[in-house]
Amino acid sequence: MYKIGMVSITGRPNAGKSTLLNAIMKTHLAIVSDKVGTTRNNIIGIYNDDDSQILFFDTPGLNKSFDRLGAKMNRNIREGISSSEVILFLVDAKKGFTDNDKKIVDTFKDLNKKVFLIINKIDGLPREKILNKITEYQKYYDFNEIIPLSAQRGDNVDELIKTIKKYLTESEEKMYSEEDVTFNSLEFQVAELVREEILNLTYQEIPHEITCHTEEIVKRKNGYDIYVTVAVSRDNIKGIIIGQKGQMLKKIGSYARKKIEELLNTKVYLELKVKTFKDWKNSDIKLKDLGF
Ligand SMILES: Nc1nc2c(ncn2[C@@H]2O[C@H](COP(=O)(O)OP(=O)(O)OP(=O)(O)O)[C@@H](O)[C@H]2O)c(=O)[nH]1
Ligand SMILES: [Mg+2]
Repeated sequence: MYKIGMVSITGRPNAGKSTLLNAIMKTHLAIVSDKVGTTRNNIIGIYNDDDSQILFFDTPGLNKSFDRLGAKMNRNIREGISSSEVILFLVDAKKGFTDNDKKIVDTFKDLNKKVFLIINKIDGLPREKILNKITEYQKYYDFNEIIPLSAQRGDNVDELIKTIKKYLTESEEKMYSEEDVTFNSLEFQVAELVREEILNLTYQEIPHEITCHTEEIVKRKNGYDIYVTVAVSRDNIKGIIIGQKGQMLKKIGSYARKKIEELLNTKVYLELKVKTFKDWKNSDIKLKDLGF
């Protein structure tokens, strides 16, 4: 018999949700950055071990923004949460419990789901501080479980999986092939790896002004040719992404190519084109799809 089920990872932006998904999956599936609002779509990880199969949804950080991108992101979060049996509510151990957190916790009250409080980023934090944090949150909600961990170091992640299994139903069969790691398309994953490099190499305000889209993946005898468009909101952002004599774009391209080669386990030729949303061909359809 196998324990099977769906689990969503939610919480405020930057809490470390994607880092946790990667720690659980032991692979670089979701992009991570120190910028707020890194994840825009639900990232699905299909976790397998000898006695379980668990679908994890990494969701965009819950935000208050009501622009189109924010609304689309919040919709993705609701979808991720509604289909799962267990909700992991991730908080940053180094941050205080805010009104925003209260609002998120309030939404759990009517859901009738198992909710775990995951206190992340406990690395380097004294035990006493972690215990205080737990008391602070417990006052507000009767969590089914409270688990402190460090997603970055992978500390206590095994314990988390063990605990989740207690809440899942039994099945004689697994639902999905053990070879599948995610349902996110290869095109999406490639575009995300390019976006990750942009997030890591540029300033705070740039990330929200761009989106990446894989135009084509061509299989060759010994590798792949991949064409990705980096669409930007304004001309001056385009200048920043391209950089002096194209240096920035070259750097983004070469870092992203290495990661894509790791993902595909083969040689990759990567071509990046930077365009403003206006110039991007068929931009109407694509921007709508992306929630802009
Ligand atoms: N010290 C420490 N840093 C962490 C830990 N987990 C994540 N981080 C860092 O926190 C930052 C945000 O991590 P992400 O995984 O992108 O956070 P997220 O919750 O997915 O963020 P959004 O997608 O924007 O909602 C990154 O700089 C991570 O390296 C942890 O356990 N300890
Ligand atoms: Mg994320």
